[in-house]
Amino acid sequence: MSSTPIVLITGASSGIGAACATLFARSGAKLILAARRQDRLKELALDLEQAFGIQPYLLALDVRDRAEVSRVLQALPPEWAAIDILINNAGLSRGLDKLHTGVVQDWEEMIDTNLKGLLYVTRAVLPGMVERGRGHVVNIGSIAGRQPYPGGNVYCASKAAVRAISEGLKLDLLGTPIRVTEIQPGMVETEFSEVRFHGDSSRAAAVYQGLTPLTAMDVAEVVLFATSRPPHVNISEVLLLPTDQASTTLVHRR
Ligand code: NDP
Ligand code: 8X3
Repeated sequence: MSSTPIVLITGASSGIGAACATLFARSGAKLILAARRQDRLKELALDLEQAFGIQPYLLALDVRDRAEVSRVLQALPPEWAAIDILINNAGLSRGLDKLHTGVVQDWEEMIDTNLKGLLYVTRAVLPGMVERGRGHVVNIGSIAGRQPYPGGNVYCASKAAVRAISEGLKLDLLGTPIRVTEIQPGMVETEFSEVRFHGDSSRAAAVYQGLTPLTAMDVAEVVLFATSRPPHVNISEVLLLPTDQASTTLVHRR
């Protein structure tokens, strides 16, 4: 890894992605921040500039748009093109319906974002890493990828796919110095539940009621730790849970 790594974070406009941006900025990295909401990215960039004196490169990117992902990442200026760390974080859940009453549009959005979007971005970035002989891919999976829960069906499947892709990548990259890490958080209080419940904030708040969830920073700290190990060490996967959570369905509420 170069002394000033170039880090691409997808879904940097909120939650875990924005927290990663803050921690990597503090560590002195060069940041490429991608998301759809440019107003949010610009706000974050201003904060990072004021706090750490860095100027991130901002990308308007919908990871579901295959042609756009390829075009935008190929068009990076040369001084930004040699990405050292890719944080595949963009993702979302939609709904908590039983499969037989599920909304097909919600399924497609989750599969297109969490699975296909991650693949498109990885396909665009990874060849350069292999060519340069350095790089680290961090995939934000979920406990949901290990253990489905009622109503989680398609979201859980999309995260199980992230798990399989992370494992598959490790097999494919064996013999190269490229590392792959999958972080599987449990409950993290971000905009995740608001998005899941299509903006119903009281339903979203109820998810975290009576327990202490993880913060986005808790996850970002693990991402930073995993990517700052010596080259011979790969933190392959991390299941990161709140102390109040034992499984996808078993949580302790006061
Ligand atoms: P947030 O809703 O706070 O952040 C999600 C981010 O993903 C936003 O920046 C959003 O940006 C971006 N995003 C969504 N769709 C797209 C898209 N099509 N193209 C580009 N960016 C997109 O939630 P979290 O921070 O919690 O979620 C981050 C990741 O963590 C997700 O993959 C989620 O599945 C995973 N996760 C979350 C957990 C939790 O409990 N919160 C637990 C386990 C995993 P924008 O809308 O501006 O495009
Ligand atoms: C998010 C965690 O269990 O709320 O991936 O779906 S969960």
